Amino acid sequence: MHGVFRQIALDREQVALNGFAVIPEFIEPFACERLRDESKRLLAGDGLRRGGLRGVVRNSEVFREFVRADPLRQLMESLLGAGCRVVRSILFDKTVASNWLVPWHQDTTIAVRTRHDVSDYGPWSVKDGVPHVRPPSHVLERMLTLRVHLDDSGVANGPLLVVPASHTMGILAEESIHAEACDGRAAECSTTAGGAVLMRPLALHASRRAATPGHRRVLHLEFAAKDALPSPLEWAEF
Ligand SMILES: O=C(O)CCC(=O)C(=O)O
Repeated sequence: MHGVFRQIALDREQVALNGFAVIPEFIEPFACERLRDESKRLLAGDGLRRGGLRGVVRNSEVFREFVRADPLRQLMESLLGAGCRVVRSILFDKTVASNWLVPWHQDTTIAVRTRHDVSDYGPWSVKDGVPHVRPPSHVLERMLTLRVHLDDSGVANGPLLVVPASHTMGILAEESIHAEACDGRAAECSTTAGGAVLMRPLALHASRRAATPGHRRVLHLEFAAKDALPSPLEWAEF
């Protein structure tokens, strides 16, 4: 995929201070179309009804080629250090058939290959057959999510909402997350197709149902710093 990335205008200070940043026009229109076509192929059938698919980088040569591209690697390494990599990938869509919402939360679990009982890691769960665990916050603080938008995402189709600066509070107890307070401080991450959003996993985020559902495809890529995970734990998708 040559010439995929546009001039990457990332406000690093925003990421550090607010825990997220919108990168408008992240990739070229032809690249967006290619990723969108691949998403259509992968989401056909069951994936469309479920509103998302896990492990898509592992299952798609097109996505693999995209995440291996030098400009993307350089961007993520400038934020997470050399040797960082994609450790979980999900393809989301919000459609008429699957018009979902997500309440306010932080992303506090990681997907690993095999369960090993390591102190400070837990509770454990299984999603789509893959073991998931809540790691200590220092692991999540060495991670960043890049969401590449393959359709326009704005007020009408349930965009990502983030509470600025909420990533600095560590892992919050569920009962301390108050929806009304979050709603009052929410920033809306609207972007056109081909734009991207970078977000710290511990930033409080949510999304509402689409008022006018169509498609809202997002390639969600979680990156982790090299050696963020102690042995014998291994990332599920690496
Ligand atoms: O795509 C969205 O609207 C929300 C996704 C989300 O909450 C998550 O990835 O944890």
